[in-house]
Amino acid sequence: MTAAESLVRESLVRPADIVTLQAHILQQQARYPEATGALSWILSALSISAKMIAAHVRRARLDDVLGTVGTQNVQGEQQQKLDVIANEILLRTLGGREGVAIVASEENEEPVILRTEEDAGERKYCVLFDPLDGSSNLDVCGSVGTIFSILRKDHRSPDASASVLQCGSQQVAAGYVLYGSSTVFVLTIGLGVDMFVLDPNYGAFIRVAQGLKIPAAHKSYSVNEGNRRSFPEGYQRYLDWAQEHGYSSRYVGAMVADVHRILLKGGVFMYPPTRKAPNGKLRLMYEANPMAMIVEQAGGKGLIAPGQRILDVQPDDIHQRVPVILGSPEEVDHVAAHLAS
Ligand code: AHM
Ligand code: MG
Repeated sequence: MTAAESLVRESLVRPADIVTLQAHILQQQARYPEATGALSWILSALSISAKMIAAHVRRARLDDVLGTVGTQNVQGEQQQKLDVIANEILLRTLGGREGVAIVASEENEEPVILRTEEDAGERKYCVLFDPLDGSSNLDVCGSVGTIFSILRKDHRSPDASASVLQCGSQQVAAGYVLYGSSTVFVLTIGLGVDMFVLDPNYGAFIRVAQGLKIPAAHKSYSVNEGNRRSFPEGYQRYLDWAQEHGYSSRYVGAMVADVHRILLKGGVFMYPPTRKAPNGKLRLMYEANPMAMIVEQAGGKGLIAPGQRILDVQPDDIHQRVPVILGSPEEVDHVAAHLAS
């Protein structure tokens, strides 16, 4: 074989390795002969939403959509213009998918009911999301993200709110999109964690890692240390211990970016209770639960307190907040040991 022939042969072999998010979803669906395809359609709506939001994020200053719209969301927080745009994109793309019964967003006070009728035998889902997490980072060209959680609609529940109030352990799928130096889509459907990067030349998410495993330990913690004096004492004891043991501190201030770093490099992310926010700041249903599912699927841990998994919390409100400790199993154990002592 000539050198030219072997080059052609090599280039014929390599393309077989390219798997788009779309192809990945179909591969996964094929593993379940009873699947209706409804979940695949929802994931594809999330994929197109991610591309649209990424395009807006990239042009934010040029399109003059930075800053606030002058209104507050249900949490009493200022809405950024891009929060509203990202929310609208998700509502509209998911709205076109037959399998979505209910959507619930950080930006909407009540869940939005898209379809009430139950098609005989067809599965319906609830999709919960934080459309643009960490959006105040946008003003300084920092990383932001989208987080989503997918639950089966509970047929027995009397109303929309009640049917989405399920434990995180009931999630069918969860994921996030990080709009950083590249756009990354991280997904779990309960069979491990897979990662995709948006190729801007072709407009497709390409699979770059399968079955991600979080490092068991890494001397790094991620927390807003400015709040340290108002953390419960156990957290302060942990921080003293970590600093005595040579830990580094890394905090972007956007959960998606902080958790993504920890998923790949290890460490622990925390948003503890503070005097001002006794349950912490992060929302259970569309921030803590999906991130905890991803981290657990990658071999990590996610707790609200020693011995209490995030995924076991029974929600009583769509926007309820919980303390969050998640990351490498050994690092979460160190935090829990200090909280329990
Ligand atoms: P948001 O959903 O309103 O953007 O708030 C959530 C964000 C998280 O991404 C991040 O971890 C946290 O708020 C940062 O809060 P703080 O500035 O108090 O450290
Ligand atoms: Mg958020």
